[in-house]
Amino acid sequence: MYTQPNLSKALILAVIMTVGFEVQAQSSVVPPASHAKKAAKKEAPTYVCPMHPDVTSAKPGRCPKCKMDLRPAKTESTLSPDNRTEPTGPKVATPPTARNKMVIPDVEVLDQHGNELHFYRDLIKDKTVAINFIFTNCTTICPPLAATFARLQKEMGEKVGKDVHLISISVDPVTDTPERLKAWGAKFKAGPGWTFVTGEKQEMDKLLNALGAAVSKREDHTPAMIIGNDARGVWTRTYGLAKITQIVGVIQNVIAGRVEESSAAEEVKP
Ligand SMILES: [Cu+2]
Repeated sequence: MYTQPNLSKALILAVIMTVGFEVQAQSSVVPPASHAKKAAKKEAPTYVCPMHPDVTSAKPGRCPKCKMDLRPAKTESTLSPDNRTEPTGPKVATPPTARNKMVIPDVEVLDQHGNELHFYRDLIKDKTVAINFIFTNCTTICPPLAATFARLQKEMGEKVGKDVHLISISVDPVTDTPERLKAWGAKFKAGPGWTFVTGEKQEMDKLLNALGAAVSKREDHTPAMIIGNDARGVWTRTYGLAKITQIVGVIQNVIAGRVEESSAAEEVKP
């Protein structure tokens, strides 16, 4: 019978389209409940890599590309006891070409020196930034993420803090005090132009939600790097552990106000 392969093809297509739809939805804030309900009705649970939306599986497991644990593609909201942490998983997969204006909340945060800052006003407005997500107790991807920023800092030299600002946001703000972040950053020789951000959990949740990086468990955080140019309204995501030359390329494009489809797409699909 011809229906069998066609059916599975159609299913895969449906999954891809739904993931794509989710991504679109990010910029236009869809009520989470109805959103999740609609998706759950449409297909059986599928596991998807938070970093590589093209990697899907019917069973839990690990992404062969980045070793992240696959997450249920559609059921995060039902798994999460707290609705505020809902937008996780596939949300990370905002297309690199997205030019949607990111709406970044101006929440009150602390930097690693204990300075009180407003996230948008003081760290994002009119700047080009590269953002990653870390927590100091992490023993898996955070050290290499920080090492990547350290290499960026070295590679881009005095441009860091001028043309581009590095921002590491804690996904474990309760543990990560400014002092802890400072000490952790020192291990990676974090210099000027590299800001570590923590704050009140509630404020940080707002921030992580807005950046599509909220997770119910800190261990689930993503190795994504968000690169954006607020003045030009250009935002993109790339793999936070990609080759330095690639990341520098993306940053230079974003500084120039462009996101090249081809180069940026390679980051997400190695
Ligand atoms: Cu980590």
